[in-house]
Amino acid sequence: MKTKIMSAEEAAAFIQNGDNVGFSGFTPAGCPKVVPAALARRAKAEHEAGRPFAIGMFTGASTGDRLDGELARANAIKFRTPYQSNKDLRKLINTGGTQYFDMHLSMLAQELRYGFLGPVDVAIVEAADVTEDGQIVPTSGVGILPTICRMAKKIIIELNEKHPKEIRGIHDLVEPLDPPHRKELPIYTPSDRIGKPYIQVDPEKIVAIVHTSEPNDEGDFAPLDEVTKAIGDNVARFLANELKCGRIPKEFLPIQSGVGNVANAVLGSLGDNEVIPAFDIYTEVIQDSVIALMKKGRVRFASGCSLSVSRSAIKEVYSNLDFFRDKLLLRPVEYSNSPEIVRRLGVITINTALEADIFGNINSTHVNGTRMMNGLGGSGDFTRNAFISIFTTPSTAKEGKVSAFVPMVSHVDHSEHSVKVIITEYGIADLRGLSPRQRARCIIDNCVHPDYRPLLNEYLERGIEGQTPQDLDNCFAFHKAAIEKGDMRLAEYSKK
Ligand code: 0RQ
Repeated sequence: MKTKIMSAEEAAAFIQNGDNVGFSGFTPAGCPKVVPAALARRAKAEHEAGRPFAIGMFTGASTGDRLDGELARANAIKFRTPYQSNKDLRKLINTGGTQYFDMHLSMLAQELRYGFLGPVDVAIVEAADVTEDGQIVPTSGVGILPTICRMAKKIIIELNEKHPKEIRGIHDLVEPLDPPHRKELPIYTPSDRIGKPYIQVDPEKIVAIVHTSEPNDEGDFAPLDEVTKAIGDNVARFLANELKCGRIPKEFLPIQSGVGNVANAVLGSLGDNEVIPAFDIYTEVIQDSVIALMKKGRVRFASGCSLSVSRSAIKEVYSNLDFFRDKLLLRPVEYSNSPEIVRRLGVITINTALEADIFGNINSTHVNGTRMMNGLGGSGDFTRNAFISIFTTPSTAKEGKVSAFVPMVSHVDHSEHSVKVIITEYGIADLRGLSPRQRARCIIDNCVHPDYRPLLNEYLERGIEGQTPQDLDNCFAFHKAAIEKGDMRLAEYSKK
């Protein structure tokens, strides 16, 4: 392997214009950093010389700024899938500079194997260790790593010393057989291990090893504000009551929680709740709050696809590997987000809505139905298969000018059939067993900001007949008001 050590620039030269490139990692955790940045510099130089240079990109989920950000700013992304959350990439997507398709995260690896998305020419992989016989130990995020390593013609390794070799053993790496030979994915509790602690590749395919010691592009969490804290407390209150009523088994069920401040706050509140016993996590992204709850004995075990934690938290995990090793496990996304496993384990899922309609449909991705925000990520994998699916959102955005609740969502990611509970800082709308009219009443009374309740009541009372009283002339009145007047509170309905 020593003969393959080279600079990021030299490694980036293995990638050709038009190649499809697969990247390790999930969120900034586990993503390569220095080779993508070198690739972006190369793309800029090619463009300046009047030559085209752009790649197709497969990732686990969002990545760090040195990957998505640098390549987007270099205008070097021909197509990109799945989830992203980088502001420069978002701009490129919404101005047509790249073709983005938003996929359920659990499905990307298998669709690559099925041949639906073309070849994987090169895999760029962040590793904590690589051996002479081709064993790769990933770092703090896995994503689609086993599949891209097997499919890629060439593998470039970023060997990152920020991640100690001793993390070998924290991963559970495996790929399923494909139909018609697929068998069950035999995970019966979150801590079950079914794979290897490394990925075995043909060492001949490794064309470059680049040494680095760059930390993840991870920001720290914002301090909890009142709204975020209230949402977290409402989720904990709801689940504690379910437990008391016997609808959640007394030993509790594994929790999945999305990314961001609300998700972090929700877990914090669950950990503080006295009724809820110590619990397990079966999720995609393990955040800071999980590490804090493990130390307090409130989280027993966490299975995820990435350790997407702040720099201080990752330092803590790596300095106390003896404590954390038997409490943490990182899997490929097609296992962490597997519909089969989520349904078997009875995972309680908590994801975020950008907007919801009063009938319980959720838009997690498109602002005003057109502009892509991030993508649906794993929210669909979990929601559709949950024991109880919960969506959280602040009741308003943009200083109250945007209501999170509208008559009809401008884009549907999760339909009324999969969405069971919606929670805001105002309260809990438990939609189980309710008809669309009952759901609307429940959402308006419990979740909507008081400024918007009269407008949504007026909408509901417009005398439209049928199972779902949508008024097709006025269902987008809120969005029209946002676009034309900058404030949904100024929405007007046409006369009947
Ligand atoms: O923008 O900061 O510029 O004001 O959206 O909103 O409230 O800070 O919350 O960071 O959690 O993002 C749904 C986008 C929420 C995210 C979404 C504006 C708002 C703000 C961010 P500003 P917040 P978050 C995990 C599983 C995908 C689904 C999911 C997401 C910015 O959580 O991408 O959970 N989820 N997947 O002002 C216009 C609205 C708005 C709005 C909020 N209705 N219209 N702007 N904003 N609502 C992902 C993985 O699988 C990895």
